[in-house]
Amino acid sequence: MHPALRPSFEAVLQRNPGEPEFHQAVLEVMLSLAPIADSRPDYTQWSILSRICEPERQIIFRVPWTDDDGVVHINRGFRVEFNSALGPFKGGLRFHPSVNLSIIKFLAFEQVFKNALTGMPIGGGKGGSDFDPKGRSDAEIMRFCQSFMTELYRHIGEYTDVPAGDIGVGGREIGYLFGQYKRITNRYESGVLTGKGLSWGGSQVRTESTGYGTVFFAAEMLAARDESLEGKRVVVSGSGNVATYAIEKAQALGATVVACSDSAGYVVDEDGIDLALLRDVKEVRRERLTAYADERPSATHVADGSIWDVPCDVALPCATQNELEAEHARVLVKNGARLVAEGANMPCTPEAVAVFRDAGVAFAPGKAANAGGVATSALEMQQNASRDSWAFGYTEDRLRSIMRDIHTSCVETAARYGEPGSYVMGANLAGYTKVADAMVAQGVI
Ligand code: NDP
Ligand code: 2IT
Repeated sequence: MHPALRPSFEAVLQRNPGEPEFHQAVLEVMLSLAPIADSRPDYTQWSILSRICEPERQIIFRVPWTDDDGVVHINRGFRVEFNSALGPFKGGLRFHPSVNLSIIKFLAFEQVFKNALTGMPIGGGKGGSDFDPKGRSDAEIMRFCQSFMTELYRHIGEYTDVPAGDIGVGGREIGYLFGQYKRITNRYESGVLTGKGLSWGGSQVRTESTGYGTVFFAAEMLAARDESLEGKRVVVSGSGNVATYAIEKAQALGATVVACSDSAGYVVDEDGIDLALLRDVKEVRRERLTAYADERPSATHVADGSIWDVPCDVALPCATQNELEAEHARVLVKNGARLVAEGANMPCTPEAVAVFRDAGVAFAPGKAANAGGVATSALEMQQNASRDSWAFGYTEDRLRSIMRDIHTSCVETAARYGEPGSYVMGANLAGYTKVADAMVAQGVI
């Protein structure tokens, strides 16, 4: 790290003890800032780095709810409103038992720079709860969402903070959250949440956008090397929202997706993942991938081990943070992988990223590669603000051109700062300078 930046990083460690994911996300950005450490005295004068690492507001609240047997449960709710220099706080909600303040802060911090890269007028935030939706009935999910919103509603709004989905929060949960917000406030404020259903203010392509966008980004990376996805072997981790639509678009562009996973293992399917069956198992029946393997003769389920053992040309980690470690990266490199694009947030550890860099594997960080989800959320906000709704094809074209622009911005920024080919440097520097310039302009707030 550039010595001028170290005191800010030490302060982050000292002020946020016991938050390893947050430290990791901050370190990754700071390691990219060396090229501007000496050349931007305005950033130094206005303490931009220290201010950018401190959330504008952090909300933690109790979420009590009653299960179907009448037993009362208490969960913890979070919303970290990290930075509003570019627009209202914007970012998803995650419901998963692992959720804690460190995880929400890392996600919110990443979101600030990701949202800047999209070119849309959105700040960064994230929220969620340590609630575990697995095995819960629809009625339990609804009561949890209603209780969560009964506190959250006072902190959000079309011009203030606009949540959306993330792990464990999809269309069903956004529906229950929106209904409760509408009931409490007596306002049909469509722009307060994104990821809504198509008949009540949602946008075409939002459901597909993160996975599609990740594949569009990977396709741009390949095109920069005069290659394409046609005929490539692809491995996608996860089998949720991002993974499903990454698989769909990779297949549509001519790749064969040979494996995907969930938290209980992975399936290998040399005939290519059967998307209709996968969606039925995961989205409709909400079952494990073992059910996919049971019903598909060409598929094998592996309960132990790593999906990254499956040989591929292109790896798209689309499950969760730190799911791809250095040892996995070494196996991928040994098996000939040439490109990794993060559909999830921070799925590759810093050590894994170093392995890819040293081996010459093209690597795209999540804040660039998965920005299509939040970018399409911003398109949803745009449609809500104008009380309009756009066609699927038009919206997908907008997403494709946003991903192309982010790719160009990463490539040009990396080259400008003397790190050609580094999507990590390009994404961090382009995102950071955009937010920092707005903060300088807006004064010490
Ligand atoms: P979903 O809840 O739809 O799917 C998550 C998938 O990852 C599931 O297959 C789940 O397995 C698996 N998974 C989750 N946690 C773990 C874990 N601790 N260990 C192993 N597997 C795990 O979430 P999304 O697809 O929406 O999100 C996936 C990633 O993409 C996250 O990192 C999220 O932050 C990121 N992202 C999401 C965006 C969106 O618009 N939804 C936008 C940008 C990034 P199981 O089914 O067994 O739980
Ligand atoms: O990590 C992410 O970018 C998301 N979960 C989507 C956020 C959003 O507001 O659409």
